[in-house]
Amino acid sequence: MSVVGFDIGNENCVIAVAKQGGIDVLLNDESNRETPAVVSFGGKQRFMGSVGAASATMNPRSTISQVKRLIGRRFREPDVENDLRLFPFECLEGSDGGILIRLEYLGEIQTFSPVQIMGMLFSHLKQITEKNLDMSVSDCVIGIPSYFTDLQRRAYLDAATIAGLKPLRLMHDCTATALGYGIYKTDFSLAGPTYVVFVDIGHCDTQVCVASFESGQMKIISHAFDRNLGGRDFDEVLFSYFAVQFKEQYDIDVYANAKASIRLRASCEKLKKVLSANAEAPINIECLMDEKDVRGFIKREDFEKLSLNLLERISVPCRKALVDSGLTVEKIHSVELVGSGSRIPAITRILTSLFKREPSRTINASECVARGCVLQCAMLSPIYRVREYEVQDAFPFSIGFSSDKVPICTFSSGALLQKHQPFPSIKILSMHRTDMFHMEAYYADLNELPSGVSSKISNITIGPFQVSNVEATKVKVRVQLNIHGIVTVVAASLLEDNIDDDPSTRSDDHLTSAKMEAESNFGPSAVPNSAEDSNLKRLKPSSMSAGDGVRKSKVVKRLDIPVSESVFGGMAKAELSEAEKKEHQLVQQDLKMEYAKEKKNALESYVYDIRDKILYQYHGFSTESEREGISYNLQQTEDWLYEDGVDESVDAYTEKLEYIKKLVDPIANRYKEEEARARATRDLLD
Ligand code: ATP
Ligand code: K
Ligand code: MG
Repeated sequence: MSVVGFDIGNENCVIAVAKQGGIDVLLNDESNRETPAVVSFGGKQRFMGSVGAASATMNPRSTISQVKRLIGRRFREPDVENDLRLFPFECLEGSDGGILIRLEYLGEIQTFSPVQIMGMLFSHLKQITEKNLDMSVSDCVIGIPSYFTDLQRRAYLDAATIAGLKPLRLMHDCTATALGYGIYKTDFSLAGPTYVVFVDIGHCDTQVCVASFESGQMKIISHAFDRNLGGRDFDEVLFSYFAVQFKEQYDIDVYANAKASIRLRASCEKLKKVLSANAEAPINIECLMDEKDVRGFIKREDFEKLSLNLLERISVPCRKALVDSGLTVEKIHSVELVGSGSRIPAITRILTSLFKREPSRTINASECVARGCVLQCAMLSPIYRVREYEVQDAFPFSIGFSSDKVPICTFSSGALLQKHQPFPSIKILSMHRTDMFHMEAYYADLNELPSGVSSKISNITIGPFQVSNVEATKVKVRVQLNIHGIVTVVAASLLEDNIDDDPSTRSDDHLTSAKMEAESNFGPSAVPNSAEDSNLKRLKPSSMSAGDGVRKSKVVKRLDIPVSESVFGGMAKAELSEAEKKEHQLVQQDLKMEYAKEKKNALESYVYDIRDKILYQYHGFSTESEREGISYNLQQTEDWLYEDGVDESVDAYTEKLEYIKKLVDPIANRYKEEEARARATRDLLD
C-alpha cells in the first residue's frame, strides 16, 4: 500500500508518491512528469491524459478539458457561462441546475456530469500510479483550490469514489506547497514565527496564502484568490490580438471556426511561453482556415502592454491575503512564487513592487502541490512515519448555521464558523428541543466567495425523537468542519436530566442562544468522520454555559438522534452508485477495445510470420496449390486489416486468424513431425 499525492490542474496533473527516504514524481506512459487533464471520447473508446490531449484538434467536440472549472457548479453562474464560451464541447443545464456535458459516443448522444468526467481523470491517474508502483493504490491526498465551495469539495470526493480512490484529505493547493516548503527547513528563526507568502498562478486561477512557520509546525494565516486569473487569460490576450490581425491581413474570422480557434489558442499558448524567454516571437500556422497559412509576430513589450490589466489584477489577491494576515510587508520573510502560469517575467516585476522584494523561485513550481499532498498523505497514513510536524490550515469562508430559520451565532458577524477558522474542527451546539427540527448550513458572507455562488450549503433534519421530560431535555448537535473543509453534522443526541438543580440552564439553552460548548481543534492526525472525540480538547470552562447538564453527572439518558443531510446541488447516493456502474461499463468498453487491438496485432504478426514461413521453412512441406491458397488469403487479410478491418471486434480478428490457421496448420504439423523425426534420429546417432 502506497500513499499518493495528486495535483489536478486545469491544464496539468502531477502525481507524487512516497518512496524510501523521499518523494518521487511519477512519469506517465509518455515519460512526462505532467499529464494533461483531458478526457477524450474516441469512436469506440476513451483516451485520457496525453493521448486524449492529442485528439483536441481532431475531435474537439468530444474532448473534455478544464473540467475542474465545471465541477460542483451551476450552469447559470455568470463565470460558468464565460468558461463555456471558450470550450469547444457542448454543455447544457441539468434538471438540478447543474452542468451536463453532451457528446456523441458509441453512436449515441450521451451526457456526463463533470463529476463523472473528473472520475475518469482520477481513474487515469490512479492507473498511471498503479502501473508505476506495480500495486493497487487508494489512499491519497488531492490538492484543491482554497476557493472550492462545499459542493465542489463533495463533488471531488464523489469523483474519487467513482475512481476507487480514498482521499484522506482534500488539501488546499497553497497549504500543500507550504507544507513541502516548511517540513524540510530547519533554519527558521528562534525569535518568533517566520512569515512566508505563497503565490500560485495556474492555468485558470491565482491563489495566495500567508503561512507562519516555527520549528515543527506551520500555520496558514490567510487565503486569498482570484478564480478567474491564470495563464489561460494571457493566452486569450494573444488570441484576441491575432484574431484581429488575421481578420485584417487574411480576411478570416477564427471565431467562426471551432477548429481554427483551438489551433490559434494552442499556438498562442506556445507563443506566450516563447515570450517568457525571448524579447520577441513569431507565430506561424499552416492552413489555419480557408486554406490560408498565417504568419504573425509580437514583441514581449507589446504583449505586456496588452496584458497590463491582467498583471495589475495579480496584486489584488496578494494584497488581500496580506491585509487578512494582519502583517505588513516588512514582516514577510519571503514570497514564494509557484505554478507554471507565473513564468511570465512581468509577473515577477509586479510582485517585486508590491512586496518590496523579489519573489523567490526556489520551489519546484509545477510539482510542489503534488509533493505537499503526498507528504500530508504519509502523515495521515498509519503505515508511514513522518517527522512530527503540525499542519494547521485556515478555512477561507465564514459559515452560518440556523435552526428553523433562526441563526445560531458565535461571532458578531453572525457566523458560527468565522473566516480563517482553523480546521478540522468541531462545534457542539446545545439547544432545547422536544421534537424533530431542521437546520440549515450556509455561507455567512457571500463577498468572501467567488461571484455567483449560492449561499445555501445544506439542509439538515434532526429527528424524529421523543422526549419523556419536556422540561429537562437538551439536544446536542455536533457540527464538524471536517478535514476536507466540508461542513457536516456528524451526530446529534438527546440528553435528559432527571434532576435539574440549576435553573439558569434553561434560559441559557434557549432556542436562539444555542451555546457552543466546546470549540476544538485540528491536527494532521484527524481522520475524517471518525474519532472526533480524540480530536476534541477538554471542554473549556470559559466557553461553557453556566449550568451545563453534562457536567453534573445527573444525566440519566443519552440517546442518539438520527441526522439526515441534504446537500444543495449534491449527488444522491443512488446517483453516485449509478455513476459508478456507468464508469464500470465504460471501463469494460475501453478494455474490450484494447483487447481487440491486441487481437488485431496478433493477426497482423501472424500474417507476416506465415508469409515468411511458406517461402522458407514450410516450402518443402506444402503443395504449390496450398501455398497459393494461403498466399491469397494472407493478401486478402492484409488488405482487410488496412481497410474495413482497421477498427473491428475481437471476434472478427479471431475469426480471420482461425480461418488462415486452418489452412496453415496441416503444413505446420507436417513440418513439426519432420523436425521431431530428425531430432530423434540425431539423438540416436549421438
Ligand atoms: P490550475 O492551477 O489553474 O488548475 P494547472 O495547475 O494545470 O492549472 P500550471 O500547470 O501551474 O496550471 O500552469 C499552467 C499554465 O502555465 C498554462 O497556462 C501554461 O501556458 C503556463 N506556462 C507554462 N510554461 C510557461 C512559460 N514558460 N511561460 C509562461 N507561461 C507558462
Ligand atoms: K498542476
Ligand atoms: Mg495548479
